[in-house]
Amino acid sequence: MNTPKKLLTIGGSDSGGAAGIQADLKTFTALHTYGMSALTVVTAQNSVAVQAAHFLSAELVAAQIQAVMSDYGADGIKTGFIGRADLIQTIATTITNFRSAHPSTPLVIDPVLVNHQGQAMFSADVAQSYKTCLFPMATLVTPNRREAELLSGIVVHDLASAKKAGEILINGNRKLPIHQLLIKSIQHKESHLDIFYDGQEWHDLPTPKVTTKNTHGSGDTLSAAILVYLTNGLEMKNAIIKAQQFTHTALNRAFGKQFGSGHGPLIHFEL
Ligand code: PXL
Repeated sequence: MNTPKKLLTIGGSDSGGAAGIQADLKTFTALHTYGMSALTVVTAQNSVAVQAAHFLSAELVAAQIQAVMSDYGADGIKTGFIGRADLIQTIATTITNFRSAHPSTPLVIDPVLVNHQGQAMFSADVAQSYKTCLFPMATLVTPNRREAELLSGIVVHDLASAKKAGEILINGNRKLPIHQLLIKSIQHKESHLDIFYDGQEWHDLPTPKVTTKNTHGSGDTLSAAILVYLTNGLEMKNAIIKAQQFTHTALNRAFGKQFGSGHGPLIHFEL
């Protein structure tokens, strides 16, 4: 048996186990890869609310990434909730050092700016740091509808406005472009729609809607699964479609289950 692919996620802990690092590690495991993590923030949260958050220092975040990279290495890297400009800068520098020796390592940047109720979880300088430090080095950037709004300043209410917001993000700074962009979770007619810009054109990628309140961590799961499939060598559009199928199946498994009293998790494994 070959050694499994080794993937690093850099993000926040959700004590409820639904989103953040926990969603990523479950996704990596369910898809037969080896998951590693560098924590940026520890949150106290459940299916209803984030009740407290404690950020780790930039030194400790960098030390976790360096410890992993200097020994295990990583075949792919993802970032999730970072939440502070100084942490974004440190993470960008640390990843750049690693990728200078491994330039083709896939890097998925999920710019987590809102919680699952759409409430902002960041200060103003965070959006700017993402744009200047992390987006230009990303293989793929994966905001959801609300995050695309916050990053572009365009209200996203349909497919056309989502593409307008996306184009502002892509072309907003020609010196620091976004190469490939996926805007997740646009409500469009009867389906759930993600839109993908491949560097030249848009692709509309609908999936059937699952009517469940157990959606907490669905965006994290989709981005983590894309990283797995990229690391396995799929080209980007196919990696996204496979990751949509994985997320859809995990949402379907969660349909009708009772976890907490709010938005419960997806189920990443066959029960
Ligand atoms: O689902 C986005 C997300 C990512 N990471 C952490 C979170 C959330 C949403 O609540 O708490 C730690």
